[in-house]
Formats: sequence, structure tokens, C-alpha cells
Amino acid sequence: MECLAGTTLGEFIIRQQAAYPHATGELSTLLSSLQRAARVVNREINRAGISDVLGSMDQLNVQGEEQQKLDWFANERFKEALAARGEVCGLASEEEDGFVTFSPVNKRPGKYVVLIDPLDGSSNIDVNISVGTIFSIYRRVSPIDGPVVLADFLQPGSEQVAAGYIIYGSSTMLVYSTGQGVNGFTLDPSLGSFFLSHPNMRIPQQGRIYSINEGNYVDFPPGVKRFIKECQRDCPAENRPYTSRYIGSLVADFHRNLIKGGIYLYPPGTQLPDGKLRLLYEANPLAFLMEQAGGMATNGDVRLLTLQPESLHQRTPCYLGSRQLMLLLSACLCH
Ligand code: P6P
Repeated sequence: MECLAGTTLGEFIIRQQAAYPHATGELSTLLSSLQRAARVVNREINRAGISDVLGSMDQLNVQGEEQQKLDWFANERFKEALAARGEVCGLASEEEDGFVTFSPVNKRPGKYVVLIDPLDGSSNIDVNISVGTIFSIYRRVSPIDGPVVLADFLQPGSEQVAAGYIIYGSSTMLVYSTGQGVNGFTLDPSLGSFFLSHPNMRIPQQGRIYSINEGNYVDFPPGVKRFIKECQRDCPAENRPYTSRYIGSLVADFHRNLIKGGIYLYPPGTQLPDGKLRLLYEANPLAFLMEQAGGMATNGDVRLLTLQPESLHQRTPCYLGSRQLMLLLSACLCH
């Protein structure tokens, strides 16, 4: 007879909530909505090769990027799940031009807003590379009985009440933080439940992995070029040269570096003067997790979490990683 081994995500959320006497359970319900959508998206990704969800929608999203069928599918599933239970009053998504508002459920307006990249790296699905969902949760700042406004979404990353990602890889994991450390949960497909598999995740303070698209080398700022040369320096005493690992799927690169130690870099360039990554639903949630796991997260000048957003889809240079590598980068950028 199988025992009820392991802690499910739902049980963990309830235990964490018990630690906060004032907690009303709404954030717990919101997190539970996300895991529900994640299971549906996971199933569709795993069937991508045999169901008609590969390829493009033959239309561009607000980013001017070709929208993949699964981008749209994931966006719709997360929207449905977040609208269904009433905790969320609005959503901003990489796949939506503007923010979307949700009607109150049982006449009780939601007090949270969610920002999401529903399927980051989706162009990798056709070649069976891990992809991910990235989410960021804030309390609304506008009056609870009034309309949802843009200011509810344009809050500094330091105001996040929770952030996380789902990685659809060799296994499917949900990794999140509510500001009390980072915990990872692995989906057991046979049960359809996420189980605590990576409690209290901490990024190693030292790392040997650097993740950057070196194809853009000629376009990098001088300080980033210096950093790359430092990583490649032959210095056995300092465990160098380091190792270059770049999957081209942000969540996959981030997750590997979180576990093994390392640094992810997306610098500015002439084509993308603010870099490629989106502040609100890519950089900020990952920066929140990185700092909660003992790492550092900057735009090359300041902590990412201190930036005051000005628009939903604004981009930012993004450096996320182990403290020692981030300090080495900072020294290279300052020269
Ligand atoms: P590049 C995927 O499109 C993405 O947003 C991230 O997942 C990934 O890290 C990055 O872009 C890759 O961009 O310019 O190196 O192909």
C-alpha cells in the first residue's frame, strides 16, 4: 500500500501560510491556480510533436515576434486559471498588448495583479529544448473598489509578494518564493501533483558557468568583453577558464545556474540598446528569486529590483548569478 510520501505544493503553501497569522489564504489560492495551469500547459508541451500545437500562429505578438501556437495556448490557460478564483484583478503578459482586467468573483474584487511570460523560449519547443513560464505577483496599489490601473503593474521588483517559474524540461518543476527563500517542486505526472524536491534552494556563492550569446560579442559593451576574457583566462589556481553554457532558453539557463552556480548575462547592444529581456515579467521575477537564493541581480549599474518601471514591455540589460561572478563582472564593468 503506497503511503502519502512527500509534501505536495498545496500542503507546503498551507504550511507556509500558517507561518503568517495575518495571511488570508488568497495568495495561497493564487499560487494553486498557477500550478493548475502549469499542468495543462505541461501536458500540451509533452504532446507537441503529435498534436497540432507546433509552429507559428502566422501572426506577430506585441513584441513583433512570431507568436507560436503554444505561446497563445499557454497564455489562454494561465489567464483562465487566474481569472477563475477571484484573487487576481488584472494580468499583464508578454502575449498581450495591454493589461487585462478580471471581473470580481462573488462580488469580491481581487487584490493581486500578475505579470507573466507564459512560455519563454517557445521557439525551442520544435527542437525539444526546455522552455518555461515566468510569473511575478504584486498587491494592487489602486483602491480595491476602483478600476485596475497601469500603476498596479508598474511597481519596482522589490514590491513583489511572490515570483517564480515553471520549467518544462526532463522533468517539470515549479520554483517559487514568497520572500522566505526559494523552494522547488517536481511534477509527478502519474499523480498530477507537484512534490517538494528542492527545499530552500541556494545558489553556490562561487560559480564556473557563464551563460551569454557570444555570437553578439562584437556588440557587447567593453566591460562585458573584459568579463568574458576573464572567464576564459588560463588560471588553474582560480579554477579558470570557466565553462560557457548557453541554451538560449532563459528559464533553463537560469535554473541550471541556480543549482550549479553561474551567471546569466544579456547585455545591451546596438540592435537592442536596453538588452532583450523584459523587466516586468522576465528580469524582475528572476531577480527576486536570485536574491532570495543568495545571489545578485543587476542591470549592470543597480539592483534590478530597485528599477522604477515606465512601461509594461520595457526591456533591461540583465545580469543574474553567483555573488563571486557578479562581483567579478562589476569590477570589469567599472574599469
Ligand atoms: P538570443 C528566448 O527568446 C529568450 O527570451 C530567452 O529565453 C533566451 O535566454 C534569450 O531570448 C535568447 O536570446 O538573442 O541569445 O537568441
